[in-house]
This record gives sequence, structure tokens and C-alpha cells, in this order.
Amino acid sequence: MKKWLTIGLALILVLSVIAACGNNKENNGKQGADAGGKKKFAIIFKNTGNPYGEKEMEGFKLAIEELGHEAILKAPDQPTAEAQIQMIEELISQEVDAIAIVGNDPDALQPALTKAMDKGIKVLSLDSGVNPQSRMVHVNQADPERIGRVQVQAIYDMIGGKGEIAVLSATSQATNQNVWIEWMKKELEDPKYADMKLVKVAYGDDLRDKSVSETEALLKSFPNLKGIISPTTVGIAAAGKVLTDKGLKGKVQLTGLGLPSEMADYIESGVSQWMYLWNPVDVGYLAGFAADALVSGKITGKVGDKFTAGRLGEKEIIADGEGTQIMLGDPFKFDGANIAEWKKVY
Ligand code: RAM
Repeated sequence: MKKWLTIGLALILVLSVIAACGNNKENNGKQGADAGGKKKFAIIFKNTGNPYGEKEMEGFKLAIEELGHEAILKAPDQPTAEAQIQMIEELISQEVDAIAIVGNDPDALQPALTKAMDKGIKVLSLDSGVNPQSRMVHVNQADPERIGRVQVQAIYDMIGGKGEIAVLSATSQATNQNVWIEWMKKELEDPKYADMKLVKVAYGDDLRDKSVSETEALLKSFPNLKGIISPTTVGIAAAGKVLTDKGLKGKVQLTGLGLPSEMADYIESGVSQWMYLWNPVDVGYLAGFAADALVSGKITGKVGDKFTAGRLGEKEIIADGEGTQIMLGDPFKFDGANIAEWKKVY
């Protein structure tokens, strides 16, 4: 009898140790962060010195502070995956609750991001996504197909449907730009574009000086160039400056994705007749609320999950290939008629 009692007590002890370990695993690395009630939400942008990125981070901070938590804003000097991996490792050691990443590479961050998720940190991407295995959900600014196609349609109208065009992109690894460029190429397959030729995709790496020199190189290598599409706010502003300085207004057309505050002069002068974008503050803000919904367990990142994103209202998670996403809205067209109003906003 006594023997059975001893065995029974030993069993209870073993089971409670296992249960305690289980709990510990669930909260792994989180006790510190949760202790004061305030949770830590981090965002990592592609690189520093990009006003678009600053707006995106500002929106994220706005959401996190509205929710009563602490926001950590980070961006490496150079837009590389290696630099972001180092930051992810630091955030894991800091025991943050969530990491929102604007990826410099779709796959290279996977080991670091899965390590974070294994430690109980909620991971999501925004703007420039990482592969579905590396995140729980992606916050998308707008439908990539619409973003890609609309820029080709714009340059077609601007150059009268004939001639050589080039793309000035960000880095060659940037997920968002690469997806948009794929859609541009699909749009160009339409017979309506038979007289238009995409001669080169150049990479300015979202660095101002490199974007300027890449634009100059395009103009030199392709003297008959009729149009440039730049699906990056850094690239389009650099191209706008080069075309202005070289007096090429009306000779080489320019469109793409631009920040109104940086592009107003070039839209007003006609160097770029029109361009597109969305509100970068809202992209960050939506990511902030999505991160909070993941941390609080309101959503897990699966299709059909719903949450309220502050002033943006209710949002629903939808499919995105093998992964899932939350969509902000539609790309917005900026031209001479509305740029004065928008340049003050972002
Ligand atoms: C640049 C960045 C950003 C992209 C915009 C359009 O600022 O590459 O990721 O969304 O352009």
C-alpha cells in the first residue's frame, strides 16, 4: 500500500514538472516583456534614410501606442538581409512580443524568423513580404497585380504606346518590387504593347545616389529610351531629379510609385505626369494592429480571422498563395490636380 502511495506521489510530481515545463515553453522568453503589462512590438524596415520607411514606421508606432504598448523602430544602414538578421537576433534576445518585418529578401530571413516564432514571438511581414514559412501573415498595401499592371498602362499612355522603356527598381532581392515587376511583364505580353520594349530592369537599391547613377546609366545605354517606370519611392524621386537636371521633360516619361511630398515638384513641372501610391502611414498602422491581434490571440493568421484595426475598421485575413494576407486597399493615382493637397499629408 505504502509502495503504491509512493509511486502515486512520484507520478504526480513528474506530471507537475512536465506541466510546468510546458507552460514555460509557451511563455519562453516572454516573462520579462509581459511583466510590466506593456508589450514590446518591433518593426524592421528595409534601410534608413527612406522617408517612405519613416512614414511606415510612424504608422506602426501610432497603432502600438494607441494600444498602450511599446514600439521599437529599427532599420539597418544598408538594405541587406544580413543586416536584418542581426536585428532579428537582437530582438529575440530582447524578448519582444512581436516582430513586423519589411523583408530585404523573401527566403534569407527564414532561419532567424522561425527561431523567433519558436520562442513564442509573433512574426508578420508588411510591404515587402517574406515567404509564408517565415511569417504568420503579410500586410499588403494593395493587390500586386493591380500595382504592376497599372504602371505599364500608365507609361503606355504617356509614350503613345511606342518605344523603349526601362524599370528602375529597388534591390534585386526586394520581394515587393520583384512581384510587381513580374506583373508588369505579364501586362506587357498583351498584343497592345507590341510596339513597346522593356530594355532593362536596373537596381538603385533604394539608395538615392545609386538610383541617380543607375538612371544616368539607363539614359546613356539607351539613347532612344522613351519611358522609365520606377516602382520605388526612392527610385522615382531620383529619376525625377535626373530628368529635370538633364532637361529631358517630355522626352523621357516617368511614372511609378512615388511619395507625394518627394514628387510634388516633378508632378507639378510635368516631368512625371502621374504616379501611384497608397498611404504608407496606414500600412504601418494596419501592421501594428495586426501584430497586437496576433499577440493577444484574437487572430492566428488563418484565412477568415477578423480583427479591428483602429481607425481603419474591421479587417479580414485572406489567402495569399500558400500564405495569408491582410489587404490595405487600392493604389491611388496622384497627378497635377491633387498633388498639392497630398504633398502635405505624406
Ligand atoms: C520604397 C520601398 C518600399 C516600397 C515603396 C513603394 O520606399 O521600396 O518598400 O513599398 O518604395
